[in-house]
Amino acid sequence: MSQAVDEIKIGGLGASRKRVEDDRFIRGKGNYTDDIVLPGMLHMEILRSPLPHARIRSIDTSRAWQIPGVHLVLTGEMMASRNLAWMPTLSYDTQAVLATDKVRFQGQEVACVIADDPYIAKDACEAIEVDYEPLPPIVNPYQALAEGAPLIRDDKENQPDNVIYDWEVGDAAGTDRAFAQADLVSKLELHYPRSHPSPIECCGSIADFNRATSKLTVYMTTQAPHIIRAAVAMVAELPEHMIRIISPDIGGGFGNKVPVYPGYVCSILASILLERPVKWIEDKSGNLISTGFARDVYLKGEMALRKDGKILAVRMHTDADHGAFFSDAQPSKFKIGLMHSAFAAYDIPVAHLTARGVYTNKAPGGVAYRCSFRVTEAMFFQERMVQAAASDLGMDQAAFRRMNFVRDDDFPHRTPFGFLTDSGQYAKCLDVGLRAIGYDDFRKRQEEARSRGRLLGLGISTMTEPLGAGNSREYDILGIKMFDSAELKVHMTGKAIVRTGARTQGQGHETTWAQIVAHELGIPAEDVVVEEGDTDTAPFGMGTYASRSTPVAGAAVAMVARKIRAKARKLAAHLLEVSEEDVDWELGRFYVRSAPDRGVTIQECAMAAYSNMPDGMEPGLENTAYYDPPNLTWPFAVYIVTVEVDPQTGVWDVLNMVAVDDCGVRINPMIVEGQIMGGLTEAYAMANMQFITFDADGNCVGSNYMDYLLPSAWETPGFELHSEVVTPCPHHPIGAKGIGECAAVGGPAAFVNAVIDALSGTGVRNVDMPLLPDRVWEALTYRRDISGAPPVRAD
Ligand code: MCN
Ligand code: CUN
Repeated sequence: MSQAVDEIKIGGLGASRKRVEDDRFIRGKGNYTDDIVLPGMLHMEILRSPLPHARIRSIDTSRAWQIPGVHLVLTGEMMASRNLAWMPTLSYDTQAVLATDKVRFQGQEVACVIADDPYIAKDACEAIEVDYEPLPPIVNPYQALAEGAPLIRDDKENQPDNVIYDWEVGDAAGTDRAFAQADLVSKLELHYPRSHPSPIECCGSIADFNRATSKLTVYMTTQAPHIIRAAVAMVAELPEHMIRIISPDIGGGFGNKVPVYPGYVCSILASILLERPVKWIEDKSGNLISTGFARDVYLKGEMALRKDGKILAVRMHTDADHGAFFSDAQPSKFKIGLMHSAFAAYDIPVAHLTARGVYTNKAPGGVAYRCSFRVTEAMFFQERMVQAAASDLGMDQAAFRRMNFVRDDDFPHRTPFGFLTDSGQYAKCLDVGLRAIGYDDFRKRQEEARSRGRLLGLGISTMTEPLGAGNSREYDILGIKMFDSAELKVHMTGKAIVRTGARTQGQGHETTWAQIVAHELGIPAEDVVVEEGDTDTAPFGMGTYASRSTPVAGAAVAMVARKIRAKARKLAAHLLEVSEEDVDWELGRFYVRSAPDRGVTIQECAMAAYSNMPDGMEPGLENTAYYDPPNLTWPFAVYIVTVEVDPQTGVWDVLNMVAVDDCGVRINPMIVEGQIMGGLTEAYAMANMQFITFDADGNCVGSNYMDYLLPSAWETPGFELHSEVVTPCPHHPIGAKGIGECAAVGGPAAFVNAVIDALSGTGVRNVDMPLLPDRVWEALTYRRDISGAPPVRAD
């Protein structure tokens, strides 16, 4: 009889183990960047531009220097003298660290003060006098592209206009041919508005340069410590081994903590100049007004259709508003990220996408907000276009999708834009969702309600997104190949530590990586401690974003555990005095094949690695694995929402929402559900209330929590989650796909589709997000589409 340990009992794969990190968080014992206090530490504050576009005539810092307690005032000119006024971005552009020639968005960093405390530093910032010559601001791409538009990036050579790129992918001629044969062409134009990840913890850093050792230690809020180390080494020309980046506990990242911000750079330079630790902690408005925003993309979409409902081709044109600097994080050769992952779930013969990026007088960003390199926009455009096409054909929304889905036996599937998707059961997920929402019954109720003047709507959204960049053949950031790593050390008593190059920000890696080790080795999860975020101790990794941790770092954890098991097998053979070939494995234990009662546990093997190894064997039980994934992982989801719209006010309420997520094998079902609920909440926020816009003068509307609305538990609807469809990832060692962003990516279209469905019969095709009551009311009352493009209307 098997003597294997019980996987669920030891917290292995599939166990809904409670998150170990929460123990310290709910006791207020987390260790965030702002909790760290170093001896002799000074404080830095940033002076930001009040204007969106202006030439700087002069900056007078003399009064600031005179304030007692001020140690240093940094300006662009001082940065320039050290060649640090500008820094490279992850998209091969340049970004101002501190403005020298011009300010290019409201909130841009103009100067920094370093003082004994943050209050003195803030007061001293106000004492700096900047003489600005205002220039006309540009707040949307169409203004930027207009004839005679002011040139935003006059700092760059060979930049005659505000266009950053004109990029295309797909088959233009083939798409044209397919359109020529269409029975019907369905068109849709819309804007995915600018929003902001807005983690509760803002960004910040503490730079600590020690002249005696030449070592620079930076504690900072970063999702990718090793990339930061490389960037500091290259930009500041410091030796990489003398740089230590520590990312302590992170109070939410959501993409906001991927980019390199001027504040980090200035705190580092200040510490080097002053030879004292310098802390910079951003305030909420600073975070909302200046750090990595998301979306802000305009779509013109067209779908060629056969009258029976078959999609023949898709044409998309996007105009992306990147703000003043092109600083998207992206896997290099794709200008608009993975926008061309659109329509991966549908079997479409041919497609063509043109994408244009422009500069405007708005904050840069674009790594986005819970989105694998602009996949959120891609899925939103896709599902809004699909809904419009089905209604144009007069076809049922669900039947239209089912008819065009990639079939279960058609994997790996080459998408019309060239991706290779791995696996999925799309129709089955849709059926589970339709049953759960009571689809047929709801359609009847909707008809009935309509006859009594009540507006009910149902919205479907499906998504498959590419999660887990690399592989290294196709994906790199600034030439650094995208793979990841894990290190596992099993101590002699069978306890272990696992370290990865990823960085958890709330996703629960401290819990789930231990579960992978438990699954591979049978060591109880509670005996495995997980550590991430310190470049001096963690193996090299590309960080956590694009839901890549499970697909890449998590895979590396499984692979390193397998290396450990392979060595443990040799130790077991030695202990059991048989040859390795005669030893078999069951969870937690090796045994003699011909005499299964004779066995040794993994813990006994661990002890032997330090106390009784065979002659000639290297002692210890430690290893590292680098994992270069063969492909991205492609999770799938169906989200269905029902709503009721109040025709008097335009207010809409969610009646029900069901989510069917297939992310392959779930390591920790409870954590996966937490990820889905969080993502759906953000999707709801995006559809309902959350956006940052700009008035005609370039003022950022949404740089505080009065204007930028986050839903609380009170507004957020309930979600019904379904986990019955599991399609293991065929190329991941434990069959897992990413989940972190799925619901935020696929969710928004479900809400919008539901509201548009409720308005059916009015001729309204689109209302741009957020679907604020006044927009919905206006659409309904005047029977017209509503654009949300800035500048905001003067009401
Ligand atoms: N997981 C699992 N089984 C799977 C897939 C994942 O149990 N099949 C678990 C993982 O082990 C991990 C969590 O779910 O604990 C998320 O895993 P994954 O999908 O690999 O995503 P990442 O860990 O790479 O997280 C990044 C992703 C991104 S890019 C954003 S943005 C986002 C998100 O996660 N930011 C978050 N979720 C967040 N959740 C919190 N609380 N805070 C953030 O800042
Ligand atoms: Cu795009 S937000 Mo997450 O990938 O860090």
